[in-house]
Amino acid sequence: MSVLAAPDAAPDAVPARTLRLELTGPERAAIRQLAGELAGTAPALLDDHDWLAEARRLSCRLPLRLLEGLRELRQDSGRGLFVLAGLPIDVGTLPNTPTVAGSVERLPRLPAAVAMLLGQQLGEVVAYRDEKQGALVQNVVPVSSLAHTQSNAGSVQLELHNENAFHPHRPDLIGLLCLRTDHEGRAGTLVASIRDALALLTEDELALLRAPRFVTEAPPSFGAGGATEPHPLLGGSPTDPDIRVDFNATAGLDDEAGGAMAGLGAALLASASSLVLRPGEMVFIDNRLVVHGRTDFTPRYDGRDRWLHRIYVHLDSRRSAGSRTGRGPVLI
Ligand SMILES: O=C(O)CCC(=O)C(=O)O
Ligand SMILES: [Fe+2]
Repeated sequence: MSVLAAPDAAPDAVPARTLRLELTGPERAAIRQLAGELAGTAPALLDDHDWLAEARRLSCRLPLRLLEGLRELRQDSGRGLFVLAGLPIDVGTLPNTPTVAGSVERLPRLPAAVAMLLGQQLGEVVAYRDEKQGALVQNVVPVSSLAHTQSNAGSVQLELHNENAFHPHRPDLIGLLCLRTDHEGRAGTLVASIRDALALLTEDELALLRAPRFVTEAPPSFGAGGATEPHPLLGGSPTDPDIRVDFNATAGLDDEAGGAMAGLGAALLASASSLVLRPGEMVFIDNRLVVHGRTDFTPRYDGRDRWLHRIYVHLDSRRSAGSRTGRGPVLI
């Protein structure tokens, strides 16, 4: 089902109560130094267990204001967004934007090492075996053959969704670090919090949304298909619920449920904002409270297109122990 409509929010309108941190020059230098130390750690492979342990250890030396912000994000009273600006990515040394499907980072170049330092301090960076080869740092780039798809390689508007909404162990948080904007500087990451949308829903809609009357399909990025058991779209606290929906992959089991889902989509779009990330900016999104999507844009496939690194974070990795291979960070 579709809830697409151009949100009214102006690009770059950072939603109210969003945690935001602009790093200073000395803070940026300190992060670059840590990332350099990490990049030099053998075997210098992002998915290696010893390297990940070093990322976790070095992340404890991130600048204090950054540690405070990450700690604040883990506390659950906010809006579920943390926007950071001024991270070191050395724009001048970046290679071309990848143009192929499924592209991932395996080597700890500066931006990937920075994303891993932040993610490993926030919680445990995880990936899914069936998505992007289980790589911990994934590239979000436009791919010509996928331009019209509802995937992060597309360039049509991407509908609001919880990340991997179908998965029992979906990420608690997702991080998106911008290396390059799109040519026109208008592609925005759409974000909408259930905390804002809740007041726009009627009691009847809320009752339907709390009932297990919806199913969600696995997205195309996961090789295998299959739908979930019936689940509610709102769970947990009645006054401060978690949300679980993908407007491209979730369906109501009957007309009544479908109508409530349409109401939820309208309420979320009415409270959505568009974050146009600039190089060196990163947003962390709480995947329990905030759905995200992306505006449309026009790629050129010329090596200078929009490029984000994406990571997934779990705050309690014990919960997914039964779905992980060995004690590693990759879930089945
Ligand atoms: O491109 C974006 O800003 C977000 C895309 C997305 O939904 C994702 O990578 O999970
Ligand atoms: Fe997403």
